[in-house]
Amino acid sequence: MPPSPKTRSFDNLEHNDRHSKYSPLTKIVAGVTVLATVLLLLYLYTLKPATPTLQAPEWIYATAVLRGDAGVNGTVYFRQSGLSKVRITGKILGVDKNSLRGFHIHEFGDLSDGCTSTGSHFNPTSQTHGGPSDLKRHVGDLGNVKSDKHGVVHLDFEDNLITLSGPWSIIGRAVVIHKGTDDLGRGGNDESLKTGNAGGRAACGVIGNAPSPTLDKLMPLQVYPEHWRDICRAERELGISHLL
Ligand SMILES: [Cu+2]
Ligand SMILES: [Zn+2]
Repeated sequence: MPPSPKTRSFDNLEHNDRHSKYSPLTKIVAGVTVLATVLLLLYLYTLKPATPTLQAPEWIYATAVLRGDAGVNGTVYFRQSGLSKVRITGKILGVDKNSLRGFHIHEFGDLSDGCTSTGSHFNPTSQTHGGPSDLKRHVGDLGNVKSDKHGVVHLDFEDNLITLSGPWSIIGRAVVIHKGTDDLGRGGNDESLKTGNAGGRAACGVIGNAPSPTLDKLMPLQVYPEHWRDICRAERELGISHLL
């Protein structure tokens, strides 16, 4: 009797299975493995770090308008890109002619009692007073600035310690120009290691956030580094040079 079609197909199936190289379990395991691999590769692809893009560091600007009761006044500009040195530019008028005058960041931007209420030199590291190139210095110790024969101070220098961001930011504090010369901690007395014996406060101003300045403010005088050399020479003559 010829086999029914049903039986025949069943036989075929059995026949195929019997001759298949892999068991159904192996096939399932292989399928799952392939699927898992594909999913893993997709996952790893999403984890691939984005191509790093170079971003220019942001500029921060600050300005202080200096006023005092000694006829001294001026404007000081600060700017900093990322963690670079802060560049200080500006102009102060009415200063004693041809003189070195102490120039500092004081801790408080408080002018409620004139320049007196700006407190001491900004000193977050609890150091003694020094010159701007000294390892031991107040963060606010910017040394001396020099006036010309007209009593004008042209500022253009950099400082490697003050900053316009972070917990030590000088923004909100004050700039003070003194009536005397800062001895940069080399005066040989206690006061020298606190204030540099820079005398009274001729003018001061609160350092505030500022917008990106116009070009004339950015490149005011181009006196750097001649101005800096002038200061160094004058300080050497006074025996208070802080540079080697
Ligand atoms: Cu001071
Ligand atoms: Zn100081």
